[in-house]
Amino acid sequence: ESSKIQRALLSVSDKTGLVDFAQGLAAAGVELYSTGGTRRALQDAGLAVRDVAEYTGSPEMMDGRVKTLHPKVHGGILCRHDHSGDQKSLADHHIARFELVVVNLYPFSQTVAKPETTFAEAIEQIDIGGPSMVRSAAKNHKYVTVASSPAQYPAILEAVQQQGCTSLEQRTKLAAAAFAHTADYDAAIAGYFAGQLEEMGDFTSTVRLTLHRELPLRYGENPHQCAALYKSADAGPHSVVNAEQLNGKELSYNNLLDLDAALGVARSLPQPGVAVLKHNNPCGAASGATLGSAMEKAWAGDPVSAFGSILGFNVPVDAAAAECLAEPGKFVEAIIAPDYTPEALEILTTKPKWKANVRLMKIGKIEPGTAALQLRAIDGGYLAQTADDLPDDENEWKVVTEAKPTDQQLADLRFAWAVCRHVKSNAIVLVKDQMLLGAGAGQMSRVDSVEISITKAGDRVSGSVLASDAFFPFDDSIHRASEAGITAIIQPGGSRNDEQVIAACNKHGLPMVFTGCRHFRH
Ligand code: 93A
Repeated sequence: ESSKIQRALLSVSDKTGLVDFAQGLAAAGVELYSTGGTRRALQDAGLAVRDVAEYTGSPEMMDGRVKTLHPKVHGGILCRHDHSGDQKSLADHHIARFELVVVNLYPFSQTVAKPETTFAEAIEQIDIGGPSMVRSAAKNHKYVTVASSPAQYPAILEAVQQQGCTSLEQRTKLAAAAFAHTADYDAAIAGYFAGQLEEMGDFTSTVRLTLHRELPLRYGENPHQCAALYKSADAGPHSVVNAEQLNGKELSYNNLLDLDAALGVARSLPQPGVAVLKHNNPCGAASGATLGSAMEKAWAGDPVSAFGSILGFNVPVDAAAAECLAEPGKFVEAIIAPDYTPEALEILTTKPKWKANVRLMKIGKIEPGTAALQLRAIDGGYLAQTADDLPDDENEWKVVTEAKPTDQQLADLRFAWAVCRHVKSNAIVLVKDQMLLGAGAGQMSRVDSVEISITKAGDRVSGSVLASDAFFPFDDSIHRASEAGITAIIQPGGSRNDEQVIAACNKHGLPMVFTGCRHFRH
C-alpha cells in the first residue's frame, strides 16, 4: 500500500539523464517542482514545471544559499502519509506532499580537486539544502522515494510506469544509498578541512574516516583470520583499491598488501622502472634504458626470492618485460601497472602455467598515493599517521666526508635512498647501476641488515653503494661495508656517534651523504 507518486521535487547539479527521467515522470502524470537551474533545464525541454520559490512564496536568496530550506519543502517530504496530525499540518499550512525527491549535490570533491580552487570557493560548494532534502526523504522512506544518483532513474521510472509507485524494499535500498551518499559527501568536506589544517600542522585531531566494505576477502594473512577490503570515501581513481583486474584469480589479503607496497616502490623509481616484492619488501628493483632491461635487472637482483613475487611497474608493461617474465622457471603472483600493451597482455595471459592465474591489475596512470592516513591496530585501539610521502629534497643533502661521490655514485645513492624507505627497518639496501643488489630488511640490529645485504649481493657487491633508513649508531657497519667493497653511503645522520662514523668513512676513503631525513618502516 505504497502511496502513488503524484508529485516530484527535482533539484540536481549533475543534470545527466534528468530530462529523460522527468519526461517519463510527466508522461505518467507526475507533477514536477524544481529549483532555478533544474527548472530551466526542464522547461527548455518543454516540460511543465512549478518553481519551488513560487510555491514556498520565499525567493531564492543569498546567491542560492537558501532556496529549499523551507517548511513547505521539508514538511512536504517528511510528513507521514498515514498520520492524521501530519495530514492536518499539510492542510493547515498549504503544504504539497512530495512522494519523490530527486537531488544530487554541488560537486564539492570535483571542485576541490582543482588546484586553482580557493578556500572561499570551496566553502560555497558545500551543499546544505540538497543533503537536507536527501536526508528528509531517506528518513521518510516508508513513504518517500529518493533518487540521489542518475544511475537510479531507470528503475524508479519503471516502477512508476508499471505500478504508479515504488516498493518499500526499493525505497529502503534507495534510502541506504542516499545516507551513504551524504556521509561520503560530508567525509569529503571533513577531509578537505583536515587537509587545510594539515598545512597548519594539525591533521590527526580532525580527520574523519568513512570506509566502505569494497570486497569481502576469503581470509586474512592466514586462513583462520577473517578479512575484508575497505575503501575510503576519497580513494583516488588511480589507487590500488580502484585498480581494474584484467586477469587472474581472486585477490587475497596478502596480494593487496604486496600490490600496494609494489606500487609504492614503483612510484619512487626513475622511469621506466619495476619493483619485485616478497612479503612486503623489495627483493628486486631496477630502472633501465628500456623496460625490458629494467625487468631483467630487477629479477636478477634476487632470482630465488623473485619466484612467486608481486611486481609493480611505473610505466605500461611492454612485450620485452612480459617476455622476460615468461622465461622458464619464472612465476609471479600478481602485477600492478599503469597499463599493459596488447602484446604484453597476450604473453602474460597465454603462458600455460600462468593462464588465468597471474593477477593483472591496471591503475591507468602513476599518481601520488591517496591514503590520507595510515592505520594500524593495537590492543584496544588504532594508531594513525600520515603517509611517509615526503619528497626527497636534495638541497638538504650534505656530503659529510673528505671524499665526494662521483656522478655515477650519486645516481646510485639517489636510487638506493628512494628504495630504502620501502624496506622494513632496520633497512639496508645495496645498489649498483640503478639495480637493487641486496636488501637487509626487518632486522633487530642494523649491522645484521648490513651483513644480510652483503650476502644477498654476493660477488656483485664490489662497487655498489649503500643506503640506510636511519643513522648508524656505531662505526662497525662502515668497516664491514668498506671491507666488502662498497664505495659510497647515504643515510640520515643524527647519531651521537656521527663523528666516529664520519671518521671511519674518511679512514676508508668512502664518500658519505647525510639526508637529514629518517625513513623508518616498522
Ligand atoms: O546552497 S544550498 O545549500 N541551499 C539550498 O537551499 C539548496 N537547495 C538545493 N543548495 C541547495 N540546493 C542544491 O542546488 C541541490 O542539492 C542541487 O545540487 C542544486 C540545484 O540547483 P539548481 O536547480 O538551481 O541548478
